[in-house]
Amino acid sequence: MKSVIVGTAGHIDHGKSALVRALTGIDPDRLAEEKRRGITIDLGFANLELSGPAGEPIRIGFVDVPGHERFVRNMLAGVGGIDLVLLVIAADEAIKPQTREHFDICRLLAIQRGITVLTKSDLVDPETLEVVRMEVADFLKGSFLDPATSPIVAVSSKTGAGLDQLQLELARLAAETAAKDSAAVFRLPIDRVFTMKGFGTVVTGTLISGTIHKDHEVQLHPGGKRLRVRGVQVHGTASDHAIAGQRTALNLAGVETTELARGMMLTPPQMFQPAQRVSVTLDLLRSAKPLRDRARVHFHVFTAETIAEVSLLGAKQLQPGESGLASLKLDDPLLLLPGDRFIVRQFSPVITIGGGRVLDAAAQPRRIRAEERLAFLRTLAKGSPEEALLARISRRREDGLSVAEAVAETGCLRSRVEQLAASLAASSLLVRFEGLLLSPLMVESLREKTSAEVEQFHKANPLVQGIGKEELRETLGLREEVFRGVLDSLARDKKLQVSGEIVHATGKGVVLRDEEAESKAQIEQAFAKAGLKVPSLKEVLASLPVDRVRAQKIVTLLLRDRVLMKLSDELVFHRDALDALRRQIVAQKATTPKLNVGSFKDMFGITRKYAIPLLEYLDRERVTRRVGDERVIL
Ligand SMILES: Nc1nc2c(ncn2[C@@H]2O[C@H](COP(=O)(O)OP(=O)(O)O)[C@@H](O)[C@H]2O)c(=O)[nH]1
Ligand SMILES: [Mg+2]
Repeated sequence: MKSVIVGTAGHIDHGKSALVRALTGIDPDRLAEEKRRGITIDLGFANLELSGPAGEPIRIGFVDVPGHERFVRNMLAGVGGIDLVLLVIAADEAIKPQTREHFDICRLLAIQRGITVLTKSDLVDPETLEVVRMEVADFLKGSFLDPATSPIVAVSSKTGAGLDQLQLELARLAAETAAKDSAAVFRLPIDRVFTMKGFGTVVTGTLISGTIHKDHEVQLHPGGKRLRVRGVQVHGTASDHAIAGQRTALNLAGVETTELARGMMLTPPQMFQPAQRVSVTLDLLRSAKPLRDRARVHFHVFTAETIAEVSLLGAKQLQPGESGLASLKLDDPLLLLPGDRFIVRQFSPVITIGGGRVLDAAAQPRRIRAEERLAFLRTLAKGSPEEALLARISRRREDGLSVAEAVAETGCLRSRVEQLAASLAASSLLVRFEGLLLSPLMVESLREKTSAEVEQFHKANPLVQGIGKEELRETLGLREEVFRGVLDSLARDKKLQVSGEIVHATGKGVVLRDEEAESKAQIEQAFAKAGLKVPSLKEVLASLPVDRVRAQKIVTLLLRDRVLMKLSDELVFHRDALDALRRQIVAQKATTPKLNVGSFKDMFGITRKYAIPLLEYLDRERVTRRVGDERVIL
């Protein structure tokens, strides 16, 4: 069944709670103090099933908010997740301060649709009602509640007049309201925490996106604690999952109520990090005073609130009615994602002065110039999802953006990111190296840098075949996937050649002359045949048909290619001999798990001069470990 969340808004005593009660039969004022004082202090909840125009059932979850100016912060905790608003205005009082403030808040949060309800119609005569209706219509003109497109309904919760019409309008609007995205990553802002006898810890909230399943693991932010969902209730009924748009209660295992509070957020585990610096677009109300750079404000988003210091980007002051880009430094870390709407209130006296939209909450990967940052944020503010993703990729420069990082930065599901990436790659707007996304321009410049580095190496080392892969990667300072990707692409285009661990320019590798090639084979054979009882390097070099310099060059090549391995100044072994040694040592672990220099010497018929470097080599390779005078085979 479709679920739509409807919030009330309006001045205190204008009949919001009475209206919810008249519609649902449920009293949203649940606290004893609320009943005693006859006012709403905290959020109240109720629900109702209606039939849409095509007879389809629709679940309406009501969030009733307090109207008193002292409790606007509680109002803000409730209004963050609503789809539709009932702007409640008492016919006998018309527009009052919190009518304006709540209405501003709804506009700033970009609530799309709603109904204006003139309550207490029984208290005024028809002429007065008409005057109020006109006054209200005037007030709403040009807004999302413009009377040309949104209904104004007069009702009396006392006599029941107008309630049927209100229900019809509500059902029609709810049917037209786009359902929240249940296929997205789930986020549940917590609005209540309590203990239930026989169940333990329970939290409730309006599920703003995604789906939560019973028995799944969730992560709490801030803090990062991982919890298991023991049970799910939707609008008061047990269920095995909750979907976006539903009033959701979760019974959580492994956590005390004292560790939980309104304002915290539940998400899938290991996906997101809360942030203390966020980039936003900020809209200042016309009624506000100019906002200066570095001002401190109260910051409200979903059910959370904290204090923020505003750094205006590219301006010293924001004028009333203006919008601008800003960076906020939050006193407490919050889990925020691009697109989240927030409200800011003046530090003191506390009144609503503006709001806006989160553009980016990811940690800055590095320092960037102010203009570059502004351009980046403008793209996020105005660009398409494709352009925004490309901007995020470019921001990571040569590191690229991994798909997991893109999920963490945007809150989009992995499948959505993959889909965007695939279509951008198809039009050559991005390059993908394994799980990393890079801009084609960056890849081109990395290709050039890499080629230049290899050329440079050849110039400096004319006698060496090429540069070692790892050395090249470290010189360039690249992430492994990026390096592999760049190298592969250069090799594919025949710009470079990769032979084993060595990278060299095409045609630039050391070319051996015939007698050199012969010498190379001769050296290799000499060492291969010798096994561990290798000849001295000097002897081998002396026996070759080439001069000393060239012989030395050949040995260097063999060492680079790791055909020969140097274990000490005089001792060089063939790779195969060392591999055989390792295998033999590992194989005897079951029968003789320990050895010492003596037994090692006997085993291979070698002298101490050979045994010590070989044993040290085995230690380095973690085949053995030295314990006192002995070696333990690992
Ligand atoms: N006569 C009349 N009184 C109403 C109506 N709706 C609410 N009231 C009264 O107005 C007072 C405030 O109502 P309440 O729902 O608590 O207002 P809220 O602060 O906006 O939630 C209460 O005493 C209600 O009984 C109505 O339609 N007609
Ligand atoms: Mg109330």
